[in-house]
Amino acid sequence: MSVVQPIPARHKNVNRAEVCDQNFKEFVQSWRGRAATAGAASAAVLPGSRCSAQDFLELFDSQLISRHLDLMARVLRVRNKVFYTIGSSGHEGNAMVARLTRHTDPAFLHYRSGAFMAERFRKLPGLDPIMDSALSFAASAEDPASGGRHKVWGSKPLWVLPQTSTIASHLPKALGTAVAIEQARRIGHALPVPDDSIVVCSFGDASSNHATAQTAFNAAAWTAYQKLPAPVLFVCEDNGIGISVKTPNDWVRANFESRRDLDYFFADGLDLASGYEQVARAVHHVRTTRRPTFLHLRTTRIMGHAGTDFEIEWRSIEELMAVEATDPLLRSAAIALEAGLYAPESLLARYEDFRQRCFAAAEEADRRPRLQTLAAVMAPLAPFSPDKVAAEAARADYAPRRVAAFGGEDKLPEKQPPRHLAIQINNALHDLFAKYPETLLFGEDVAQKGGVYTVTKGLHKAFRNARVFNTLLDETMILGLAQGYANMGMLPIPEIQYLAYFHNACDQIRGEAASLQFFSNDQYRNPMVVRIAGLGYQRGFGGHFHNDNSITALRDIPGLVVGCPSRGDDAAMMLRTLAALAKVDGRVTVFLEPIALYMGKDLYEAGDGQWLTSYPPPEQAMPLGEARIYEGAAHAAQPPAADQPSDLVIFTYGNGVPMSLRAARTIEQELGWRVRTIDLRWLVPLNEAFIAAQAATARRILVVDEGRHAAGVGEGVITAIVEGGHGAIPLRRVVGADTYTPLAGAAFLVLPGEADIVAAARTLR
Ligand SMILES: Cc1ncc(C[n+]2csc(CCOP(=O)(O)OP(=O)(O)O)c2C)c(N)n1
Ligand SMILES: [Mg+2]
Repeated sequence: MSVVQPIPARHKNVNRAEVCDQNFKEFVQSWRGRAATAGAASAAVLPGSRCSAQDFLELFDSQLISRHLDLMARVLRVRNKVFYTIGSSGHEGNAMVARLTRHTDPAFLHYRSGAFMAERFRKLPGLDPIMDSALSFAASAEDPASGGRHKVWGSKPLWVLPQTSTIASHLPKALGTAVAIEQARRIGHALPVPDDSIVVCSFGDASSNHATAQTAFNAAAWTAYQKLPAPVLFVCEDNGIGISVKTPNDWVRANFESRRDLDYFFADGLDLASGYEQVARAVHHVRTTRRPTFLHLRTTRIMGHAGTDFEIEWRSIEELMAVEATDPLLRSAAIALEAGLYAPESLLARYEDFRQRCFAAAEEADRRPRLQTLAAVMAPLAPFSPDKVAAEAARADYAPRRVAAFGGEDKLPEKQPPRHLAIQINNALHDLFAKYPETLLFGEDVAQKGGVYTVTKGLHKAFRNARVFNTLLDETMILGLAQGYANMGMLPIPEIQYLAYFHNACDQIRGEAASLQFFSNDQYRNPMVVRIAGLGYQRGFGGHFHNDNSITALRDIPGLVVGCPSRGDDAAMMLRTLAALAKVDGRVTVFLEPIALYMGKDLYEAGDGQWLTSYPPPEQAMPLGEARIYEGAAHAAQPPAADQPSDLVIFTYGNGVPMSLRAARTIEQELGWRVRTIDLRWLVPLNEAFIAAQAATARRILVVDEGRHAAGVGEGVITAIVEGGHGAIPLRRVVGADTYTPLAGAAFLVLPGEADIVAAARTLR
């Protein structure tokens, strides 16, 4: 007959942090095993393991630091001194992964990485894990990781790139970084970390199911399957639960143990005695074989998902107590006491000492300044050094390399007759490859085929596989790779084949790449130029997904730069500036290519060749935010007549530019107006001051926006006009409809056309 033990009142305590704290103290106090004698600890504390007494003691210290940071956060959160309570309790075994890797192995970490960090902090002298963490918990402006922008696990000297809280979103870039480490050698690029580095990437069991995680596992295996190296250690910290949803029993093992080309290892993260050797084996495997490796690390979760998670409200007390009994700190205490490394009193003293240090650090952090101004908050978001960018964009000191790239002095593109957009983009890409030996271009079909529209033709032949290559068909991974290459100091130019297919991978730019400078206080940068072919009006290839005109998803990404050229010379000069923005200020930039203009040669009449342009020599670039102004319907640009009012000013971009110029000619003829057409060229950020200044000299305004009615670029233009004080000027918008684009001729019903522009002008008479 089983006897049901009554649950002691203390264990019913709602505050599980207090319970866990008390459990540890009671466990140690009531220890009745062998007492410590000085020097009793043998070198090998853990028989059969390489974990020496020193290894163990330091790991245990890291575990205790992590635990006391958690306990401190629970207490001081309610006093508004710290602002984050997602903890690491139960996951402290991840300290082993830190100990067995190097501080130069780039790490992308799960949010339960307190012990990993405490351990990695040992690898460099002069760093203080407790104070640095406390500053981050306190959102202090002196937080060395993020400057007070978020509680992140991050460190510049320790190669821990801070992560946002979107689960699994860091896996693609972790794999990308691993691939980049190996690829650097092939292009002769000097890495910022040792050549035999590996990448550490940790996440939870529930997160392992996420599409973004699966995409990285698949791409890792796809890489290894082709015998290409990808030294990434995926560490799945399996605590059996995600907030309140239990992971099916043994699911992680079942799902990953025999995946082809993703090598599986298990380690017990609850027990340093057995876990150390197991982790060591996995780390050794990835370091020596350079194969993607999945380390299934057993953990548990105590004290709930976060301080706001009152588990006792949705789980039985018996279950909670059973989980708390697996606390890895109890196991570490047992090992320490058994091995004679501590006497109970000395262990308790050490435990209390860490508590005191964590609280003292947090109190001190609370006295340090926090972010006080909007300018301070935003400072690292979008650094911009216009003079340096302009100088870099126009730097042309690589003449021999460009002569080689183009196949001879007489083949230089500026010496050729005027050409169309696709050719000039192609030329500009060749130029960038010559200018920056660390440039890589990749995406779907970009290599031998030269892209769906031949825009990248010849690059693969000229620069070979190591720099121009096809990826697997996965936009999330294309952008993850880009971040990886950028992390390793290269200049990635990923291609997204169609704008519609950016949207399914948008988070890699929105949540990840564009946020890195912000959340690392500009200590980490992942510069890139993302080429996206898009917009409507294609006659050759119809339907919505080849004619997606939604720029909305790009417009509100903080810090992003988006340029959209309408003609070949602008494209070349814009690309130089985008690359310079990436190189100088670390910016994430997008080059939005209007597909329907790729091959366009004529402006007014068939055969007039007025949309062909000469290739600008390499010392010409286009400042960020500078528009092109067309006075009158004529093709040639003229300097702006700033103080001379125009009867009509048309603000537009992309396909809207040649359309508006044609419409302007009709309007001039029909209404006798003087028309100024403005190609904005830079869509994000919009140059609001310039727009307002142009509006100031307009009698009437049209905004021709081929994007959608809702949230399109035109909304930003009108806002700039109105906020600039020019809302009284008669204004119309000619804009796409809020619909998907249909196939064939019906597409032109939803997109604004030349006749619509003329008709809108007539209404302003
Ligand atoms: C993409 C995304 N969806 C949902 C969330 C909200 N969320 C935060 S943590 C979490 C559970 C994660 O569980 P697991 O991966 O097992 O990690 P654990 O917290 O257990 O360590 C969820 C759903 C999120 N952060 N990101
Ligand atoms: Mg979990």
